[in-house]
Amino acid sequence: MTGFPIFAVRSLLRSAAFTSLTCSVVALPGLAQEPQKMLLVGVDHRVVTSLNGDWHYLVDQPPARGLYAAGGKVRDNGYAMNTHPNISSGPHNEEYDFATAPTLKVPGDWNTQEPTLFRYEGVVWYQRDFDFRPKAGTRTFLHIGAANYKSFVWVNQKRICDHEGGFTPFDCDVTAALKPGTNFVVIAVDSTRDVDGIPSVGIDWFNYGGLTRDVSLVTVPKMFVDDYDVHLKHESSFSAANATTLAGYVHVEGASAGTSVTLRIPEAGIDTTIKTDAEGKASFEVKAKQLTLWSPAQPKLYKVELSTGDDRLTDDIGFRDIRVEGTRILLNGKSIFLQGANMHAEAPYRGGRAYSDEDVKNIFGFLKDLNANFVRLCHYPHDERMEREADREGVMVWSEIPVWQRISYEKPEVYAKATRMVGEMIRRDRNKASVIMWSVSNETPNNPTRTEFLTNLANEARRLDPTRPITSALIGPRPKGNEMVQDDPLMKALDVVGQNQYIGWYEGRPEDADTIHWTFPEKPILMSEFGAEAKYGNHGGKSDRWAEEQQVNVYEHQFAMIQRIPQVRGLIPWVLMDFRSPTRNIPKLQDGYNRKGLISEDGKKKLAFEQFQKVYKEHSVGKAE
Ligand code: GCB
Repeated sequence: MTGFPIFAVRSLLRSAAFTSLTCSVVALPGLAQEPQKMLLVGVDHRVVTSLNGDWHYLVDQPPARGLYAAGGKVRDNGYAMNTHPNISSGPHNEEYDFATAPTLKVPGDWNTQEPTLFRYEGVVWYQRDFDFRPKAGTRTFLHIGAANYKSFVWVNQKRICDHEGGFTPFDCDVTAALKPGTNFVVIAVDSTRDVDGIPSVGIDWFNYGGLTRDVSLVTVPKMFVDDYDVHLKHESSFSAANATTLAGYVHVEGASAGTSVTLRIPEAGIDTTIKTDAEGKASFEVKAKQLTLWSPAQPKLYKVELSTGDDRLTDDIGFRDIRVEGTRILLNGKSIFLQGANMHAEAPYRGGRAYSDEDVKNIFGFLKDLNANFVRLCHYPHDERMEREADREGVMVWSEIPVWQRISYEKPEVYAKATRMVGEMIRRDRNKASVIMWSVSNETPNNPTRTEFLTNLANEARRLDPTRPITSALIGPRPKGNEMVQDDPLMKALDVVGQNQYIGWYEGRPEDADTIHWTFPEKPILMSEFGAEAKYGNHGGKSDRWAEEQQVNVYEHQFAMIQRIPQVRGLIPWVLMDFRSPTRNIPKLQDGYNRKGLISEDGKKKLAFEQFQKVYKEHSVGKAE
């Protein structure tokens, strides 16, 4: 065995690469406005006015003087004004014009739409006009599915909101800024990596920038449902016979205490009225007549109707129980073994950030073909369509925030950011039965500052959602001979432990796995990352690096090792599909892609895909208990 500790060696390599690649990385000023408080749950089930389509754009090259004035203050009086300069006569002091600027498609990253922006990390300004007819007694929100990484939003020259974080939605209240007729919105999106960002500057994926997910206008009555949670009551123990109580809450924005909310789930025989408290929250516990619990074998979803005053919303929600007992993971009381894959939000075939129904269909096509029942959505929340499809298809999901390796664990403001991201992730997806665990981090350095940070974060996630296990993907430990003793203190805060290890690729030889003995605590362990690179179509012997046969060989030895660890409850190979990563610079083999995929970026299956397909079909590696 060589090259340990894994984390230290690999991340040092990475940070060295990033220091040289990203000399323009600067710590960006903090956001001027209060963190965004509104996040409308179930927007994809509301009737909205889509603002997807062509948006004009201007590139504000670093140091982005169009957006940041001296001292880093955000400029409200520049491009955000969207004035139309008189170019041919008169005083000439404004040198931009959205109206005649080229366009980018929204949703979509800018990198894969415009060749000159392929490697661009910085500020791009987006603008579009839209028609609007205000309706009395309503409020209107601009919903942004995700924008990477920081966003600053103006409507009709008025600064409306800011948001930090590239992978969760936010809703800006534009009611007061709108007028009848033509309106315009300007959004500056800054994808510059920030040492105090989450993730921080070093990442092993492509930093796609832009308005990467759907943008829409959502008009709701003055009093409306902004958040809800409808789940099978999480009792102290599960019994199928008693699994008929649904619990949760509906939050009504603008409601006074005692406002009625109707909850109907016709198929479960539920039709009940609940009342809001002084905070607008109506908590409930209600008996269903009988329930078909959600599972991969039967991914049953119920139509759930919520209404209050003039607002009405229907969602499709599955009910199930997920918990950990000893070293087992129980779904509806039965031990399960997770046969999964890791996946970045990278669009198969076309490349770029995934955002569409077609991307989701392709990804789930691969998962189904693999006989997978589980997917780890790395390393950040993906498009909500993924969880929707997982709900419908019966695929269980690990959802994660982008705390990846090294971030500024010592800074309270970074902790505040992480808690916001956890909150936004949970808020958006807590009603998705497919999501069976929340992950607070990936491969973080084992030191007291990080352990305190992540322990608190795990507890915060648990406080927000006590119904799901909390996990994290760990790295290390140091081997002692053939002994690997995982004793990371963060595990105390986790219900399920994810273990990443690359024996046979980054560390040692594949055969080393045959004799390695792991010591884990008595908790469920998921092999959350393991694998090797192989270029599709590259054939050779089983020891030939980059050959498909070698990738298969690494997995064979890994399987032998994993079979000897009694607590392992899931396989999550790294990674389902090759994905872009600018740190992967070996010509002809990598060409800017991490090649550990079981499938190439254009959908071609490597031998290792067939290997997993067979293992998963025959359930030949790993046990549910
Ligand atoms: C890891 C990281 C993942 C990388 C992968 C690799 O451990 O969690 O983000 O892409 O290794 O291929 O090095």
